[in-house]
Amino acid sequence: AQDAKPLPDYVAWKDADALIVHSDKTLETKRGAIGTSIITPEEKLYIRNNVNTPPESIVADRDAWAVEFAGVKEPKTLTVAELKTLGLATVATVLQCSGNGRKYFMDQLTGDQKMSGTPWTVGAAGCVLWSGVPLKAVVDALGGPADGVRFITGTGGEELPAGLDPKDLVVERSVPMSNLENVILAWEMNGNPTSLAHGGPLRMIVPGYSGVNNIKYVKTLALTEAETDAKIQRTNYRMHALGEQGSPDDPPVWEQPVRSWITTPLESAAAGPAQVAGVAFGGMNACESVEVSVDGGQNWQKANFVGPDLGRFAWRNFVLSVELAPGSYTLVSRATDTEGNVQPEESEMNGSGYSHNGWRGPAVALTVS
Ligand code: MSS
Repeated sequence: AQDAKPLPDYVAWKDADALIVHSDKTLETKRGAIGTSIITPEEKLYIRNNVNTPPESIVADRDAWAVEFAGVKEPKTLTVAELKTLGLATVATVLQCSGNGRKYFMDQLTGDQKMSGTPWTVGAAGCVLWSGVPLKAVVDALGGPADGVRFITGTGGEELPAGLDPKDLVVERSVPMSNLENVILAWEMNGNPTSLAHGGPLRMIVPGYSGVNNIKYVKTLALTEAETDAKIQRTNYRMHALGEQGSPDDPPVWEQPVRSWITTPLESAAAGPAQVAGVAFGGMNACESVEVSVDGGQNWQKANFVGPDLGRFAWRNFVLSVELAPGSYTLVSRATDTEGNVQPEESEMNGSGYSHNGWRGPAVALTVS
């Protein structure tokens, strides 16, 4: 489109044709650019920043980046070089913004109902390979968890603007200690040193959890007795009713629910054979199966998985071979995870439009001629 915004400077290296620039802090992968080979290339991967990205200088000497570890028996500051000596793991995860699919909630608002936030459709998500040290190995090396800790709290390394309350701006998130076995501190993404835009020199990855919990340029990692009182945890990224503010009593946006969407064909196709393909994942659980409907959910057929299984936290590509006569079709997909959770037709409304997973919203209106 003529009025498409250019890529912001810090991600000038990205593939402009594959991205929708909502703002300098929110870039969405185009649905047709998601591809069918599991891993999302970094030049196509979406971007979401809550505050300004730190300067390039923090990735000039990646091994020198220092992380303060607290809430362990022997608190210590360790550099990336030191962390590299403690363990190595690689995990494929779905990195997905909590607000992915918010557009479908917005489409359901009536009267004077309002919802703020980026109107993401399906492209605030990708499947990414991370390499780094398991947090468990670091905690073990530091004498184990301190007594009474219940959360893993990571803090982003952004320098915050002066004169404002840091608690209102700091990107600091807490997740339950049950994730200790899963969390990795990653210096590599898809085979490259983790780019600044995606959290280099070091990123805290919480497999199965929504985007916001995956702290970029992590500078402090504390095992804590309580959740952080940073605004991004206390009142934001909470499941609250429409028209209300989030509060610490509302459930935090943590585990991602089972979800899928079709990535091809979109809009139009030639009559004859067609391959209806997409991505499906179970969040905390592996994806068990996917069904596809070409008539808007009246009749469903089981799709086949495509390509290797990259594990519990990755997405699967799926395909259904169909024969399409000229006409109009509504293509939808519906995934089931290994715990038997099935995508609902519509997600339950929530005030900030988080964790959308209804199958109706991302329907593809296809014209076959
Ligand atoms: N981190 C930090 N440090 N900062 C910021 O801002 N953001 C979040 C995460 N992390 C941040 C961080 C969000 S919110 C998201 S999604 C993610 O990140 C994204 O990623 P990428 O890489 O894609 O950009 Mo929503 O839930």
